[in-house]
Amino acid sequence: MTALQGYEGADGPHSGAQPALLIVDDQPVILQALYAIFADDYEVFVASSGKQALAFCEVQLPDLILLDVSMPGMDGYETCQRLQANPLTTDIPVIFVTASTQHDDETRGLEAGAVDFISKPVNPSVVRARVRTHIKLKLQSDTLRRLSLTDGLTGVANRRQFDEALVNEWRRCSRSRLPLSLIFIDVDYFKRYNDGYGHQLGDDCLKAVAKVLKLGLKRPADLLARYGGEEFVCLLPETPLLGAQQTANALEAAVRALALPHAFSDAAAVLTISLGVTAAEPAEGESPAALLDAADKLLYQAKEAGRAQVKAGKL
Ligand code: GH3
Ligand code: MG
Ligand code: MG
Repeated sequence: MTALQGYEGADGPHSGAQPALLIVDDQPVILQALYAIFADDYEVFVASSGKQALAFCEVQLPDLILLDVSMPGMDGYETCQRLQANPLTTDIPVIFVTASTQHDDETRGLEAGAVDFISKPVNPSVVRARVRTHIKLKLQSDTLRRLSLTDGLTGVANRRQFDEALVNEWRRCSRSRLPLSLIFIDVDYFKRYNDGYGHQLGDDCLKAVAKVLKLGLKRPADLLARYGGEEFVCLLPETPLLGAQQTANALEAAVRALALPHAFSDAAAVLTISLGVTAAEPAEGESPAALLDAADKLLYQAKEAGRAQVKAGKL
């Protein structure tokens, strides 16, 4: 589906910097009126049925939906309930637009999960103000969620996001009977680095390491997280041990190639990492804790064997 369907003479899609608004109504004249109200401030998309709206959300998630209540086929209530039932779309605020002035209808809409109600005929300044408020709240909650899942120093996923992803990927891979690999990473002699170069350079070093590790992960589903302190972890869904081992070797080489001087390391003249790699074929009902445990033990073996290297093994 394209933006602004059927509206010739419109600006065309905006850059993406503006919040995205989806307007759903079966009457073209209403779509046109609402489009005109919002075109300057938002990236506006339109759909002429509930079905089309749901299909649009499969492709792009709007920041807010203005939803007509009475439409042929799937009405606004049902559309809203379906959006609420889908984890991907459940956080999108929905404002109902309705000609009805019945309190019952308003209650029903709020129960279906709408955040607000606007009556037809629409008053431009009222609808503009309400949409502005709800979009502001939505963007604030997006920001909070993002912050709660991101490591402040390095910008990569934090422990919380990793824990969630591990459970989800374990479940997903057990359903699809695909392997799940995990790489545990620890910076070598990092205490000495801090003591020798100072905490500020230590922080800079962690940022540089995170960046190069992130660049080393090739698939969109791969996740790099800061596990804590100078420890990182990579989750590689649908990846067997051999593939994960290759990735781990590449990560080890990439950090070494950063060539950050480390005069206090016994492992090399530059900063290095040690890695433990393991893979499992997840089974429903089993916990992913054993995977973490195994990778941690292999990491310990890599440390014992002299650091700056990869140790791999099956769960
Ligand atoms: P090993 O090779 O056995 O891993 O030795 P290590 O010194 O790296 O390990 P150890 O666990 O003894 O020390 C980790 C150090 O990492 C301790 C702490 O000073 C440092 N560290 C942890 N988090 C941070 C951080 O956010 N910033 C900085 N600069 N240093 C950190
Ligand atoms: Mg450590
Ligand atoms: Mg360390």
